[in-house]
Amino acid sequence: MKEIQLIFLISLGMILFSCETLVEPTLDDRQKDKSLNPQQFNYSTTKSIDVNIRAEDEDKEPLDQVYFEILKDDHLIATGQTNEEGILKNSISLPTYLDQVTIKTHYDEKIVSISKSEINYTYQSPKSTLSKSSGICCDGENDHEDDDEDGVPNCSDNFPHNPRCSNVLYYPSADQYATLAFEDKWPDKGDYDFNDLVLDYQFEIRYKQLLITEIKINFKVRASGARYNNGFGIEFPGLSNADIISVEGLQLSNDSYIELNSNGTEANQSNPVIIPFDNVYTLFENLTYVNTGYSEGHNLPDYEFSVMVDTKPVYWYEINYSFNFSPFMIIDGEREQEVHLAGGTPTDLGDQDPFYPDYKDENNMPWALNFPEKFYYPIERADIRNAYLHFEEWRTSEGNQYDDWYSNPTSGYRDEDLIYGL
Ligand SMILES: [Ca+2]
Ligand SMILES: [Ca+2]
Ligand SMILES: [Ca+2]
Repeated sequence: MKEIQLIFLISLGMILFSCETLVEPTLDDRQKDKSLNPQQFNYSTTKSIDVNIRAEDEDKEPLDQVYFEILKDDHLIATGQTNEEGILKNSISLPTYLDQVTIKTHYDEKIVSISKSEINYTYQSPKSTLSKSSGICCDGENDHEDDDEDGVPNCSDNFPHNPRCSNVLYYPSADQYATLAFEDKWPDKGDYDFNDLVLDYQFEIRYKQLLITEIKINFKVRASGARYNNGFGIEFPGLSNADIISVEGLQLSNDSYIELNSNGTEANQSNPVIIPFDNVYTLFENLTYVNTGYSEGHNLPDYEFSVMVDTKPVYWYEINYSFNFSPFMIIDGEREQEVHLAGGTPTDLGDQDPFYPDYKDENNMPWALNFPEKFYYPIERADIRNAYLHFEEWRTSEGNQYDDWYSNPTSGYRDEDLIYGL
């Protein structure tokens, strides 16, 4: 208990030290009503969907190696081929507000509704265009050419010169980024502007026959609306350290407090953890209050980089990637001071007895939010509840109302004067 008090006092000291001009937020009276503070709600903006596709001919015989693409609107999410039973199974993560996807083959495309967290689709190919024996994936004489000899013909191989992979899954999509937004005054609430650390990310998961072999993560660090020197890590609870061959592209400072294993994962962790950066100052010219519109702050370009994780072939459903990756911020170089998404748990190197064990305060408010698309965060010192006018209804309805609160640009959804970049 003394330890907790000490940490609290140290944190309080850091808060006082770090934000002398900070105006304490006034809590809306409604938040004090327990009925409006759902215990179970973890602020998820996404839902996981199981995809079940079957390909058959006109006699309902299964067709293997039929190539499919899954898209949301025009944005590619995943590719894959049917197996010998004519089945393609997949697992994807979509915005909660989305209720349909587009499924494409080389020959056609169809809009398919999401029902009960599943997409079920049977594709029947006309005999005139496809046959099991003729290389069904595409037209022409070169259907069977397979340059990298991975068993997948070039025309259906997203990586025709890389035998380790043939298909890809993007999150949130091939041409979009997702956003993570953090408050760093843990365990105090702070000003609730969710811009103390903002970064966009995009997963490109490469696989072959549901075995993942390469994970590329593209990052754009957008804002550091803070005085703290924060870092960022990702835990992969679905993988084991032995699954990771190498990690390339980490942006660690010269005198980093992070200790690495020889494969590039963080040492002394039972689940694989990568630390894409340990020290946001080094990404932003050692400046503070970057890109949040603060009068004493600075405007700099986004800091872009990529991390490449090579893995031994890992069965898809063991990693279940986007539903089982756990991002966290490290506050001000204090390795044990981790801030996770609501409902998250500390890594082995985080404080094992955090002040708020599920990273939600007494009103069930979080310190971190995760968005399946680019999120325009509040300007410095603007409470997210004042910038986004339906955040509170979304929260108190446990996500049932206004699940597009962060993305809908229509009138009444947001106060653009309080949002950076609009
Ligand atoms: Ca191939
Ligand atoms: Ca290949
Ligand atoms: Ca801030």
